[in-house]
This record gives sequence, C-alpha cells and structure tokens, in this order.
Amino acid sequence: MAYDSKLVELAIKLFSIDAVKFGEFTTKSGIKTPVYFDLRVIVSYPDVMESISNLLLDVTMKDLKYDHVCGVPYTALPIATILSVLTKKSMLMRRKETKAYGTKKSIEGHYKAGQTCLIVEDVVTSGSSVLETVRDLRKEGLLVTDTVIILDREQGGSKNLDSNEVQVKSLFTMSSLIDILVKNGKITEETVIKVKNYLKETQAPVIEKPLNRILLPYEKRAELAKNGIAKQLFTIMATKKTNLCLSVDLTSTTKILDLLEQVGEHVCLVKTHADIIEDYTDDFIKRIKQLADRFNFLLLEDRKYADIGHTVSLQYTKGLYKVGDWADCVTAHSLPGEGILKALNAPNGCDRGVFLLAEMSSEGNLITPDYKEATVVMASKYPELITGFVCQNIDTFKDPGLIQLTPGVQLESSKDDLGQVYNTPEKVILEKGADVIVVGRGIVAAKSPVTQAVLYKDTLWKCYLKRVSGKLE
Ligand code: S5P
Repeated sequence: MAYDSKLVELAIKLFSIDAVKFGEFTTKSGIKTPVYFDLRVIVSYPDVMESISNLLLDVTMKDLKYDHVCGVPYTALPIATILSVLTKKSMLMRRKETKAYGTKKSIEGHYKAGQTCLIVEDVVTSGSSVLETVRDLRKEGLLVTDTVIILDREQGGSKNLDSNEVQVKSLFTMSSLIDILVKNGKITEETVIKVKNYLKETQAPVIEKPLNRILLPYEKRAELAKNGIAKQLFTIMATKKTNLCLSVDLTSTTKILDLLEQVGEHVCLVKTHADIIEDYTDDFIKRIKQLADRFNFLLLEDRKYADIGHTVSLQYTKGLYKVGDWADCVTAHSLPGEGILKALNAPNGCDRGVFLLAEMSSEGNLITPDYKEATVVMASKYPELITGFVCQNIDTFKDPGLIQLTPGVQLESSKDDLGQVYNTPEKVILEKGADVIVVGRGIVAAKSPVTQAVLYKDTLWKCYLKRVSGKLE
C-alpha cells in the first residue's frame, strides 16, 4: 500500500521522538504489550503538532460538518485547540472532574442544544474515553456523530464507537503505522509479527449500544426507570396489558366516578383537570383513590404548572386541591426554568413524578426545537423526579427509563374547532414513539364510553406489540 509522504514522515518522526515505542511494556491494567504509545510528548515538538493538525484537517476532517470541536482530555486538548483556530470553529472543553461547587457544568464554552460537535482524540483502544466525552456532550443536547483520531490501535475501539453512533476517522491504524515503520527500516519483521499476534489476542471488551426505548418492552423499561412513578406505570402497563391513559375531562364528580367504575380495568393512567370540576370535594379524591387502588391505575393531575418555583410550590401543596397529597404525577412546563422542578419535588419523600411538556399537540403552538431540546436537558438533571415527557415525536428523548405521554389521539386523524390535532394510534405508537396514549373525547364523548375504551385499549396494545416485535426496522 502506498502512503501519503506526509503521513510517512509523521510516522517516522513519532518513532524518533519515542511517541511510539516497541519492546516489552506493561500497561496500567497490567497487560503486557509489545508496543507503547505516549503521545503526550508531542507538545515538546511544535513541528509534530503542526503536521498532525494539518493532516487531521486534510485526511480526516474534509467532509465533516460541525459547529464545535472538543478534545478528549488531556492529550488531545492542544491538538483540538490548534484545529479550532485553523478551522475557526469554536472549541468546547469537557471537565473530567465536575466542579463540586458553582455551576457544576461538565462542558465549558458557549453552545446551544442541537449544535454539532466533533471529537478529537489521540489514541483509541476500547473507545471508552471518547464515549465518556460523547456522553457528556450529548447530555447537554449536543449532536455528536464523528471523532477524528491520530491512531486507532485496532483493538475494538472503532467498532464500539460505531455501535454508539460515532464514526471514527484516523490518521493511522496500528497496522498502517507498523507497515510504514518496517518499510522504512525502523522496526523488524519480527516486531511486526509480535504486534500482530498481540492485536489478535488482546481485543477490548465490547461496549454495548444504549438500549433503544422504542423496541424495549415495558417490563424491561420498568427496570431502567429512575423515577418511582415511571417504574410503577411501566409495570402496570405490562401486567394489565394496556397503555391507555383516559383523560376524564368531565365537570361532575359523579360522572367521573361512574365512568371510572366502568373503564378502570382498561386503563393504566387516569388524567384529571381538577380545576374544571364544579363539585370538587375531598371525598371525591378519596373515592377516586379507592378506584385507582381497586383497578390498579395511577393518577395524573394535568395542571401544567408554569409559574415561578415559589408559586408552583404553593399551587402544588395548598389551596382547594392539594394536588401533592393525591396525584401520583403532574404535568409541568419547563418555561420558568429549573425552579419549577425543585418546587415539585416529592412531599415527605413519597413517590411522585413529573411529566414535562416538551411539545404540544395543538396547532400553532410556540414551542421551538431549541426549547424542546433544552427541556430534555433540564429534565436530565432531575432523574429521580421526571416520569417522562408530554410530547409528539420519537426523537424527543432516548432514555428508555422515561415515558413518552402523547395526547391528541383518536381512531381517525382529525382536528377540533380550537386547534387540537388528532393522530391515529398506529401513527403515534409506530412512527411517533408514544408509550402512554392519552385519549379524552374519543372515549368520554362517545355514545358508549366503555365499548370505545375497550376498542382503544385493544388497538393501542396491538400497535405496541407490533413495535416491540421489531418488525418495523
Ligand atoms: O399537548 C397537549 C398536552 C396535553 S396534556 N395536548 C393535549 O391535548 N393535552 C391534554 O390531553 C388536554 O389538556 C386534554 O386534557 C387531553 C386531550 O383530550 P382530547 O379530548 O383532545 O383527546
């Protein structure tokens, strides 16, 4: 194989400055290796730094699109700095140790969720260091799909990164590097054989791809949920075989209780709007709780809190409704910022949850992609409180322990007179990623709500089974 003369020059230079050494070495983890890389030394050689940066630009970065570059700490940081300056793209820095005080940010620099970031690394063995950086960046809502590296040790790192949706482009592989060095008389054939045998014998462990929530059954997701209510809801769905949430948007307590008496066995969650009930009493709450226990469903008060933390805390625990006393979970907007989540933290340590609104079903709503992404990032800081998101699209979040609650569902696509948009069960479950499906008037306003509830339950469950069967891919 013919190599670019600049790559050959660089390989020889790396050898001559002891950035790559051959012999008998023991790695940090105690494994014997015939080859050793120490690219930390390159900072002492500005010409090497320059040629590495230029080659990374020409060989690996030409076709890539990115808003930021981020070096994996620490060896790659100076290279990332040079690349940032050469490409005029801003740099991000990941802290290895999160600050114990102050902002607790793990990523330094200015960025917005939804922007792309290219990773720069010196050597990849298992890919785990790159993945740590990728995960922190992805947590902040940044999109990371590519990494450029100086050397791929060919010990499974590229595969591990690939299965975590990160493509690797390298200047050298271990094979190409030793090939260049043997051709140029720097190492012997015997060394080449030793290195090749070593590579065969010492492959890094496989790093599993994060689980795809869309294909995982609810019982598995119950195990992955960090919020107690999400855990319970997944378990209820799996045991009752229903992912139907009934939105009881009725204004009379008798009507609500009568309806739940009839359909309670078919639903996993009952969603209320306490403030539309005209004869609300504490006794109503006692009775709805009894029904919830009898039929094994949870209660979601769809209050859509949207005020400053202090006010929300009062709205949640005081007043006529004392929602915090009885609702297993509530809905909230992310608009006011994190204070709202602090205000909704579980009273007296009992299990409580919050569904954050990341999207809305109504026509012309003002939620933007940036707002949605920022909502998901905000939620990731409160894993024990967040049950999931009220949202409409499959790409809103990935965490299989969270629940996608999707309203705006009827058997036929349609709209109402006030901007509500309805999609079908097939569409919301198979295409849009819904886990729990909210149906209000589709059941409540039907001639026979019970018949209709059973029809919805069966249709929705069939769609879910089809989805987890994996036949969609
Ligand atoms: O984006 C949303 C969020 C919610 S929680 N769109 C919605 O429609 N909802 C609620 O779901 C809404 O407040 C109502 O209670 C229910 C939908 O009712 P339907 O009668 O239109 O099915």
